[in-house]
Amino acid sequence: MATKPPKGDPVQDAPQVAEPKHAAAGLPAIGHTLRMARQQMGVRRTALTLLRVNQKDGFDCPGCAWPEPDHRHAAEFCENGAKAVAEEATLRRVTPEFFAAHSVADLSGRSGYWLGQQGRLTHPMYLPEGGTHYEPVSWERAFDIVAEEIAALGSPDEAVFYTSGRTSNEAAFLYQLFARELGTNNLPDCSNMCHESSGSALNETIGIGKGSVLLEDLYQADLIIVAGQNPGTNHPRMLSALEKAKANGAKVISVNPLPEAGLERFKNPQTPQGLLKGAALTDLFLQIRIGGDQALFRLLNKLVLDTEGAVDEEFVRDHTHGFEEFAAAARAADWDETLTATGLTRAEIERALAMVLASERTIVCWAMGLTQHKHAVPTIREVVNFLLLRGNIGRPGAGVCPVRGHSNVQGDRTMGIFERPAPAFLDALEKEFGFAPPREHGFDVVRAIRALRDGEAKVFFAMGGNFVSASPDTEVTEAAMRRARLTVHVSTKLNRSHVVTGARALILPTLGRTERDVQDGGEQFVTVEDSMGMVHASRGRLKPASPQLRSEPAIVCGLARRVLGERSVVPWEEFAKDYAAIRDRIARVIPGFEDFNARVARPGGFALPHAPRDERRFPTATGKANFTAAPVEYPALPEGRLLLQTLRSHDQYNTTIYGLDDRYRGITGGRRVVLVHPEDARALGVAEGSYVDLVSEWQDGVERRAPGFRVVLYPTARGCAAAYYPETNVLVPLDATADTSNTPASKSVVVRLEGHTETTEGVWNNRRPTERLLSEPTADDERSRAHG
Ligand SMILES: Nc1nc2c(c(=O)[nH]1)N[C@H]1C(S)=C(S)[C@@H](COP(=O)(O)OP(=O)(O)OC[C@H]3O[C@@H](n4cnc5c(=O)[nH]c(N)nc54)[C@H](O)[C@@H]3O)O[C@H]1N2
Ligand SMILES: Nc1nc2c(c(=O)[nH]1)N[C@H]1C(S)=C(S)[C@@H](COP(=O)(O)OP(=O)(O)OC[C@H]3O[C@@H](n4cnc5c(=O)[nH]c(N)nc54)[C@H](O)[C@@H]3O)O[C@H]1N2
Ligand SMILES: [Mo]
Repeated sequence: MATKPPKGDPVQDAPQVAEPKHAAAGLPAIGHTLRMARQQMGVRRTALTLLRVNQKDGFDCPGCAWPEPDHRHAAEFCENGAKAVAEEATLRRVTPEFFAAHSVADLSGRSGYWLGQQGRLTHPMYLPEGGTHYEPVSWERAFDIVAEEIAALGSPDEAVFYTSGRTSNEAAFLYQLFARELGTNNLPDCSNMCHESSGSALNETIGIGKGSVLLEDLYQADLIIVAGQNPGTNHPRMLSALEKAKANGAKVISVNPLPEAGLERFKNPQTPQGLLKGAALTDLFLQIRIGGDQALFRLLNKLVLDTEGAVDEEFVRDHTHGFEEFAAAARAADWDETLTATGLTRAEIERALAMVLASERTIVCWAMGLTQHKHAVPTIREVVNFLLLRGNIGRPGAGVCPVRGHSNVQGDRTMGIFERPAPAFLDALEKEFGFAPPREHGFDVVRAIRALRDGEAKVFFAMGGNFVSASPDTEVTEAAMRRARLTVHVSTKLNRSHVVTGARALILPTLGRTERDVQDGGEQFVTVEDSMGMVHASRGRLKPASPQLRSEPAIVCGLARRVLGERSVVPWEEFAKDYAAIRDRIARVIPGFEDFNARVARPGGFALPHAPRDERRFPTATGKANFTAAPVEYPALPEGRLLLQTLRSHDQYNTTIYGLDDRYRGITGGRRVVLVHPEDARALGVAEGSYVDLVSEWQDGVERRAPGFRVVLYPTARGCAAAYYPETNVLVPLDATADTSNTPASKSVVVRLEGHTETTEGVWNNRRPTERLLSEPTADDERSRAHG
């Protein structure tokens, strides 16, 4: 980890700082989108491609998992969706000549941004043991290499099959089928690092690990609480939904340590009024301390319990379990402790309570700000308690809304990408295909890294993603990967996981969402499931980036035939020819997909069943919705330290860096910044524009260091800091995970700032005074005023 960009990398990381914005989208967003798209695709392709995003006969945006509204705009895209598309539809290419010119050692010294900017992978490539350069390889030889290494394993459980969340339903179903016929449940996925905490909490409390609201519910809600989510950047189309909800009379509370521009004001680029003026979205901003959410919801629950007539007694009696125990715990909630945990004022919480009590229909939306903490699961359970108390699940305009990340991450789970599959799912597979799938649980992401580190896993296969950059504890993870016998990546673009390899390595280039997929059975489409359980078709139209590319389903079929050979009972050839044959099997194995091929042919697709939403039925162990009563936790912050959250800038898609700007937060030209409250900076003796090392402190005593971050004074909650992922993943200890879900606690890392002597060129020229920032009243000032 270097302060400056790696040697030979022309990317200069020299952040400049200006005032944060107070509104999202609008005209600058459109200009920015078109500029980025044109750089990657040229003018004609930009126009052709962007018009097809999320249209009923087009492809599903490879950006986020936010659902499509029924009445689509001619351009149902958003700035960041367009960037995701441009990144995939780019005209730049990474060819065998590129790999001949750049050794793996050279490439491993480049930044992730530079690697991604080189373009689309065009050929299967092979790095032999002891080799210095990737070489072109035939698909058949590549499959032979995987088969050789798998045959050499002591057990199929020494292989790991990772999935990122862009993989289609069809490819995901085949992939898990292959792993299970081989004999392992080692199917970790990006969800383990993402919404696993939501799945764990929701499964236990409402009986299904998915959100219970549809878009129409948002439009009908009285109150929408958005906690731990930055939709202006990560789910921009959600802002249109919030705008519509507000036009219908809804109120919005946003709970966040940062005042995120998208939540303050939204200038809808699809409407002329929106472009000019925009709509204020947030009615109440609760600037919470990192990790304070469980305490906040616990106290709100106490206050609701204490209010005459506020509890939906009938719902609680008929549909829930565990109320008494929960109520006893909630009644014990303490004001002072809550104010400490949340950093909020009494007045702020009372205002929130008034809005909660005034609402007949309440929805809570959340994302990584709630899921990536040690106590993430009890936090989300407390959100469920909050909704259950007033009967806000299973009726219009109300419910739980975990907002998913990757465009098909939810669908991949539905298809069986899960290291701990339900017995009923395995029974159905067994019945349909006639082999006995393994029953023992497999590795999730963190356990897979430990297994690789300890030599217990030797083959790592990834269906998409960028495992080494996305995972925590970068140094540990990279060392673990290097111990593998073989690492294989099915990818569209070059990334760091291709250059931190096992003894042998393969890159298998694949079609993206935007591209035409023609198989022996004719032109194919695939299906995806959005964040609200809607399943629909996605059909690419562009000419593939190279004639060598294979689709993900074709790759799995080719691999399975070669690895499993005669012993396979699955008709892989038939599946590769015509994806309708895969959908017929999905229809027979997975509940809710009956008549799949016919139903998905309908424009807009169909909704999967959701028992709590559809019939107020809760398929839990008790047969009811479960109240829970965990002790309240919040992160402890030792003297002189900050709680660091690792988050996304506006110009990145996870580990794919589109550019070096974070427009809404006023940061341009660099990513190595740490956002610190002015008062904290003063107390810690660090100046705006100075450079510090971030050093994380954890119970294992190991010192993890990310050097050379520019201090940016920012109106974050007191005691809290923020810096971008994946540069800061080196600070997140592998074993610092959420209880129950085992999700890395990437949003609450205790750090100290150490002076950094080296400075990056250009920085001093860009220094600007931050007096305005300092003089603007922060929530904290108001707080001190409120306290008198
Ligand atoms: N353009 C773009 N779109 C994306 C992605 C992308 O990288 N780029 N990634 C996709 C993926 S995989 C995902 S999972 C989603 C991620 O979507 P988000 O969850 O919105 O992503 P983050 O940037 O991690 O932002 C976390 C938010 O939670 C807040 N937060 C942090 N800690 C706390 C806390 O303790 N309490 C509360 N209440 N808030 C907190 C942060 O200030 C921030 O606003 O977006 C998806 N969409
Ligand atoms: N510190 C910290 N760490 C985090 C997070 C955080 O907030 N903080 N967030 C976590 C979250 S929420 C997530 S979801 C993970 C993300 O983890 P991943 O999903 O593993 O990472 P991505 O960066 O989304 O993967 C990008 C790569 O996917 C490949 N790709 C893109 N499209 C396709 C496709 O259609 N098919 C195939 N086969 N490959 C494709 C490209 O080669 C690209 O380089 O990171 C997690 N890590
Ligand atoms: Mo995610």
